[in-house]
Amino acid sequence: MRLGDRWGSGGTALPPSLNVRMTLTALLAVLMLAGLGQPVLAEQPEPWQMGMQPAATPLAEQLQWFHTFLLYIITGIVIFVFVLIGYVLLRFNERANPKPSRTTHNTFLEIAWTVVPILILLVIAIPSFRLLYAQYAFPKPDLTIKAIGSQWYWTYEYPDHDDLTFDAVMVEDNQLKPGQPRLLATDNDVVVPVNKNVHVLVTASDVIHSWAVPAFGLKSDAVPGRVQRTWFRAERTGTFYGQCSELCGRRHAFMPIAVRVVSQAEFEQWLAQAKETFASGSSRASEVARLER
Ligand SMILES: [Cu+2]
Repeated sequence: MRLGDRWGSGGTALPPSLNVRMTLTALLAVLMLAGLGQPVLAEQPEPWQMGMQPAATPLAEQLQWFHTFLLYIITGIVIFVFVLIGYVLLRFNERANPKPSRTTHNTFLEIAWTVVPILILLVIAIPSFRLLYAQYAFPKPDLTIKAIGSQWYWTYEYPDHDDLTFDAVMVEDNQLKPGQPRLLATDNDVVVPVNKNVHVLVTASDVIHSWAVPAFGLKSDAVPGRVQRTWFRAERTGTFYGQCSELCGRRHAFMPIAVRVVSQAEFEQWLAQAKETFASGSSRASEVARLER
C-alpha cells in the first residue's frame, strides 16, 4: 500500500514523498503555534528547552562555560574511542588479519596513553578548581538573607533589616495570576537588589531541603541544625525561579523558590512596605493554617 493512499483522500492521492512532507510541515506548524501560545517567560524552563537557563550571575556563566567545555572534551574522547574500536574490528579481525603479530610492548604508545590522559585531566582540573574556589571566595556582602526550609515552604529572614521575616508558599493552580508560572510562583518573593553581593545562609527546620536557583548557578543543601553559606550577584533584573532540590517529603515538588531582582531604589521601596506588611507576623500564621489543610 502506498503512503499516499493511506493519508491522501482516495483517488486524488499525492505522491507519497510530498504527502509525508506536508504532514510533517503541518505537525511542525502546530508545534510552533503551541509554542507561540505560551506566555514569554524568560527566566524559567521553557517547553522544548535544550540548554540551561540563561545565566544571571558571573558564577552561573562560569559554570555553564565549564559544562560546555567538558562536553567538547568528552565528545572528542567518545569519537576517538569509537573510531579506534571500529578500526580494530575491521583491520584486525580473523579474516583481514589471519596471522596475528605477537608484539607485546611499545614504549612510545605506553608513555603516550599514560601522559595524554594526565594532560586531559589537568586541563579539566584547572578551570574546575578555579570555579570551586570562586564559589567559596565570598565577596564582602551588601545584603545577607537567610533561607529556612520547612515542610513545605521557605521562610526568609533579612537580618540586616530589622529581622524582616516572611514565608514563601507556592501559589496553587487555581490562584495563579496572569504571568505567574505554575508550580514555580510563590505568594511572597525574595527581593534583592541588582548588582549587589548577596550572601545566603541556608538551613532547615525539619528535614533536609535544598535551596537552588539554576540561573544563579546555586544549589545549597538546607540541613537542620547547620547553616550553609552561599552567595550570588545577579547582574540583571527579573524574577528567577528555582525549586527545593532535596527529596524532602510528600510536597517536595511544591516548595518553589522565586527571587525577584530589582533596582536599589525599588528594593528600598519594597523593604519599607514589607516591614509593615510582615510586622505582625500575620503572613506566617495564615500560611501554617493553609498548609495544614
Ligand atoms: Cu524541600
